[in-house]
Amino acid sequence: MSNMKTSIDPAVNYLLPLAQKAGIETAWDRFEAMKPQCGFGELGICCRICWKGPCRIDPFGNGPQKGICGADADTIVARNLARMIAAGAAAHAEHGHHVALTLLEIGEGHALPYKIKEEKKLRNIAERLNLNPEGKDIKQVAKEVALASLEDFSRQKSSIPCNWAKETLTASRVEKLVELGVMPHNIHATIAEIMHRTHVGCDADAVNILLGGLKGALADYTGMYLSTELSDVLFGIPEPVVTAANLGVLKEDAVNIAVHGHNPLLSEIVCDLAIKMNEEAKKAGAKEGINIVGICCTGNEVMMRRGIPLATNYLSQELALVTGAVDAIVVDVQCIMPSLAALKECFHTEVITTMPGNKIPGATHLEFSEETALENAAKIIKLAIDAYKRRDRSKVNIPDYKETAIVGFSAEAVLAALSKVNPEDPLKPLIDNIVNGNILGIALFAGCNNLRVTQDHNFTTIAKELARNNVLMLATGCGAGAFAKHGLMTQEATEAYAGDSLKEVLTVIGEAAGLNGPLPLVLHMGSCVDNTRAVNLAVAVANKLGVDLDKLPVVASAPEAMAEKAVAIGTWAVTLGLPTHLGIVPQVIGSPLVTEVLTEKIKDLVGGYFMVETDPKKAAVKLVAAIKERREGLGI
Ligand code: XCC
Repeated sequence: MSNMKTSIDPAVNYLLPLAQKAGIETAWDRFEAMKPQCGFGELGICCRICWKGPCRIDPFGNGPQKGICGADADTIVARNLARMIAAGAAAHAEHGHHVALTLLEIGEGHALPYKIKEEKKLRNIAERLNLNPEGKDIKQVAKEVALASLEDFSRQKSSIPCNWAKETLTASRVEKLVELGVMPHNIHATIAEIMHRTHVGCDADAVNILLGGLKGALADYTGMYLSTELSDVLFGIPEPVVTAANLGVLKEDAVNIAVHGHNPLLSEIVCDLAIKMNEEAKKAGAKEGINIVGICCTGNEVMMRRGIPLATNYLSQELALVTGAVDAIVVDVQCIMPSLAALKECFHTEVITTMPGNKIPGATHLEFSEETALENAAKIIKLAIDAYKRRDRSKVNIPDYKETAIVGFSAEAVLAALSKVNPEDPLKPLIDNIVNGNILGIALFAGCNNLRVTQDHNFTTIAKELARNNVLMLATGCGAGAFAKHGLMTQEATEAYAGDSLKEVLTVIGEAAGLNGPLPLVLHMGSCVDNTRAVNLAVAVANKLGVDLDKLPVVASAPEAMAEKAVAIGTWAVTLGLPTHLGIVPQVIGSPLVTEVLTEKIKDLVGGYFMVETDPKKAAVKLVAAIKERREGLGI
């Protein structure tokens, strides 16, 4: 099982054979057992939306070309895709909704263990949302911002766009999206609308369904944007910090607690309390006290804001437990493999679920609420300390692999670094270097790991190629995890892989920002929801240049996309105007019409389009070509 085809991560390749020897099943085993995977599902032509079915279209043209109700491949594929987008949007919507509700409670003066960490940012947001914060008490501002955000979940007038979509995009983009009828007025209603129009006997027009999908993707964007910004208000704006990534961050002599999932509301408190309860862990024999590490996007959240090391990304989450050194894994929402609870049988690890809608059979459930967050966190840490006492030393195998990672590049942090070069006009050095070609363009890497490809391989291969071509790179989610684990978020990586002109620019900015060397090769922008940080920068550049987003030499890539959230993110990236690469063949190719719309026709509508390329080297060539096409369009 363990070879370079599973992963390029040395920690994974160290632990997988050990898991296999011990008879422990991982996602890689289950992937093998699942083969051959369903061809109908892969093409997107299996319809399961009513109980007359399931129906499936014969892709070779010999068997049925219509489902029992008469829906053809185009309708079925479009409906399946739109439902994936709706699910992705729902995930981010719930995240944002939760954070906005918490801000409202704080604004209303409820006693919660959170406070407004970034007053200035909150006031800026209030201004952006046209709430006239001047002279108002900060709690009042918090309340008004929370209510304006919650309005994006409750507005009934469909002619009024969501605040967080309208106020964060270029005016011309907003106009275009309104004109196309894809601008959401209400995040929840847009998700419900997709579920309705894809119900049996509703929308059968594939193109119309896809437009509904674009609207759903923009609802996703809206939920993500407010989620990131309000999280910054509560927990702090990330700033560059040096930390480490990969399973070597676990410590033999510490109580290791992994925080996993997406929502920082609990993990932030766990981190706070771990400092206070450190002595308790030491008393239990853990010489190094408590060691918090992150997995997936909760990991990215605490890594960006606190420098907490990242243990691993999505695909290798089970292997964190296979080290035998994780005493508790605390999970909140999204991207948590249910298999973690089964692994608990082989090790002493406490697997703790915390959210009412995210339970796993076999796990310990400690229900989280904002009011009891402190008590919850204390109980979790106590469980971890108790588990540490039960840890079987003979089963501990911490791989000796970790890489330094400089993370924390929020839009504010990037602007702060640029302002050291030009205090009056921080964007100028970036724009000048794009115009003169020192920076060929910008690529945003997003998305997950997927067993269909060698873990992390697509990310690192494409990044090295783009670096050589002087492309400035940003990353989020498990893509950022991949870059961190493989040492590409370091100054050394810039020295080793960046083309000459990119290296020069990164060095000038890095030196000016006091990093004593260049900026890292790939800038870590945060978790999945934080993709909007990149939009924030792109919109600022577009506004300054007086062009829309679809004119910028900016591309996106999800080389190992997997989750419904990634489908939603990719779709809004396209809708905002970006050429967007997928390294995994999307489950739509059973409909030539849908495939053509997404990869070609959509370009005429919104400027962005999907590029599918599974070979990472060829993908890099295509991304560079897309950037050059944009440069030509701008005449630079
Ligand atoms: Fe999940 Fe965000 Fe994907 Fe990773 S990248 S597998 S969605 S954790 Ni966002």
